[in-house]
Amino acid sequence: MLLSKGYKVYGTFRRTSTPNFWRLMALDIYSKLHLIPADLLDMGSLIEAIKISDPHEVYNLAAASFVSTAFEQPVGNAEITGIAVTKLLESIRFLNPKIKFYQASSSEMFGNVNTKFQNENTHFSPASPYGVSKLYAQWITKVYRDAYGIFATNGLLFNHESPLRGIEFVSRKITNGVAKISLGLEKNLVLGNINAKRDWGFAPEYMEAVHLMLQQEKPGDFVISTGESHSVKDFAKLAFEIVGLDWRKFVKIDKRFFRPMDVDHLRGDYSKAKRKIGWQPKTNFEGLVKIMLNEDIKRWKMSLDGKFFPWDAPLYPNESKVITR
Ligand code: GDR
Repeated sequence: MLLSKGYKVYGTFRRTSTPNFWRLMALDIYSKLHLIPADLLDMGSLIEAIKISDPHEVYNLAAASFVSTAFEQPVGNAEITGIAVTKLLESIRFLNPKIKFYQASSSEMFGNVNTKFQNENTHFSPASPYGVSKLYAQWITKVYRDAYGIFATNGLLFNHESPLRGIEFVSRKITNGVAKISLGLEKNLVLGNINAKRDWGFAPEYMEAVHLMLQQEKPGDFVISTGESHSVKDFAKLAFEIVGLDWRKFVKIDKRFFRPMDVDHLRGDYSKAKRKIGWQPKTNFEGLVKIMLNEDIKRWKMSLDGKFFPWDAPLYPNESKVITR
C-alpha cells in the first residue's frame, strides 16, 4: 500500500535459519523494498535501522503475535511485544523526534470486559500475557506522545485477516482446512474453543486506516473493527457451507487448541475512526470468509496441478540489497 502511494519503503527483518519472505513474494514486492537486518531485542540495531532509513514515518507492526505461544513464553513475549516498543520510541526520541510513530495495538487488550462493544473509552482487562504486553506498549506510546510531544499513535485493531494470514491463526486454519477437505486432501478440521467470538475484518482495509492515522494533524488512539461479531463455530459453519458440506461431519475438538484462558467476546465500535479519519470497513464477515476460502482452494488446486506457488521455496535475502553498516 505504501509503495502504491509513492513511498520509499524500508523493512526490517530478523535473521533466522529459515528465512520467511513468502508474503513479500506473494505480493510481488520483494525486490521493491529496502531490507535492513534488525532485532527488537537489540536497541543498537533499531537505532541503526532508523539512521539508515531516516524515515518520516515508522510503523511498528512487529510482535510475537500468536496469543497461544505467549502463554508458553510470557517473558519473551513481554520483551518483544512490550519493552521493545520503548526501545523504538527511545531511538526516535534520540535521533529525530519529528518522526511519526504508529504502534500496532490490539483488541486482545480488552480481554473479558463484558461490554457489548469495545471502543477507546472501554477499560482494559487483558486475558493473556500477549494482551498485557500490548497494553504496556500502548501506554508507553501514549507516554512518549504526552511527555515529549512525539507524534505517537496507537491503532487498536481487532482481528484482521487475509489470504496472507499465518496458518496457525483460526481464520486461515479453517479456510485452509476446508479447502483441503473439499478437494479430498484432508479428512478433519481440528479446533479448540469454537464458542469464542471475534470481530474479523479484511486486513488491506485496516492498513488504509493505519496510514490515515498518521496523516492526521494530531496523534491519538483509534479502534479499527467491523462492528460485527461471530463465533469460531460460525466461521467454520459458513466456510463448509460455501463448499456444500456440513461442518458437523468434519470439525473435531481437541483440548490441545484451548488456551489456559481465552477472550470470549470481542466486538469493536469504530465510530471514532469514522468520525475523525473518515474510515469504515467495506468487507463483511461473509465476504471475508469467501475471499480467504477461494484463495486457499485456488492454491491447493494449483499445487495439485503440479504448479507450485512462487513463494513456496524458502527465499534467502538478496544480500546485495540488504543494507548494513
Ligand atoms: P486471536 O486470534 O487470539 O484473537 O489474536 P486466533 O485466530 O489465534 O484465535 C481466535 C479465537 O479462536 C479460538 N480458536 C482457535 N485459535 C487458533 N489459533 N487455533 C484453533 O484451532 C482454534 N480453535 C478455536 C481461539 O481460542 C481464539 O478465541 C489475533 C492475533 O492476530 C493477535 O496478534 C491480534 O492482536 C489479535 O488477533 C487482534
